[in-house]
Amino acid sequence: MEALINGVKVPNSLLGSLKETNLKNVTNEKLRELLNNDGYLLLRDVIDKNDIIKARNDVFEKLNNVDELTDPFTEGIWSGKSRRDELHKDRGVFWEDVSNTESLRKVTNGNNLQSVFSKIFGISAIGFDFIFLRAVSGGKFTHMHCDAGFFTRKTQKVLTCWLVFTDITIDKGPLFIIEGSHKFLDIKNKYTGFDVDVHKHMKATIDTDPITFAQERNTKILTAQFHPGDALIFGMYTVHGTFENYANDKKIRLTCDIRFQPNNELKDPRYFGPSPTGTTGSGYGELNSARPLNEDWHVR
Ligand SMILES: O=C(O)CCC(=O)C(=O)O
Repeated sequence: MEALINGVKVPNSLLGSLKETNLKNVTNEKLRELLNNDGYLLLRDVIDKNDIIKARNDVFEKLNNVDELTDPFTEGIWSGKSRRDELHKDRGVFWEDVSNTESLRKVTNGNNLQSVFSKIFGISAIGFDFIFLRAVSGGKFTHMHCDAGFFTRKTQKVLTCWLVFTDITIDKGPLFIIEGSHKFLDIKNKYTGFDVDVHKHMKATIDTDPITFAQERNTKILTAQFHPGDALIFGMYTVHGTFENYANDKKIRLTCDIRFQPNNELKDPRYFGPSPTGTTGSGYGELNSARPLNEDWHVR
């Protein structure tokens, strides 16, 4: 199977494997050292299988209710159709409801992940209330970027957790990380102080395509095969994106990115509280995921 981005095959010579870290075998100091050295941590089976499958099925059921999946919906097969707009007046309200699915929140904002991040930070951690659940259908991918412009308005001490709910082989558009990119000084300088909601003349997306970007820097595009319950954790200056989901079986990729920070750091009110407004202030409706599965995504 090939890795595709925007219809272009990524040469195998540029691909590398993300290193796994076993939480059981490492001290908290070692976790921090690995994160500093590599820019990411790949943790397997962080969430109990039953919990992740329950959350996945509950989300799939809501997508099935708007005819976006075929039966049996637990397979997560994209129907190519949607009645989301017909059945729900407001896309944001619909997606907020999906994002607040109880079993999903148990996983994303429950004790388990919170304790992993408390270990990493070495101090009590908290997950952002505003979460980025992504149901990704055929042809879609996330452009390469780093997360600083979204989440560092109040503190730099923020980490992203990309949590996996479905089996993600290379044809289903897994996340990739540009090896060593958290140490690229030009990236750090360019994106420090950048705020996507303030500096509207600038985009978070890095325009150079990932293949050229990796070739020019003589580095690799790292990825892995992911399974439900896996978590990929990375910092605000780690350059990443996703491959395209072109799977022949039409199974969607379901993942959720959740941000964590030490609880004693200043909190960005856009992302915390009972009804957070999100990056631009327009709530869950601003997310690509609020669009029906058969509609194209915007680029930020
Ligand atoms: O899952 C995706 O499509 C993108 C995830 C991402 O960019 C992130 O977690 O920061």
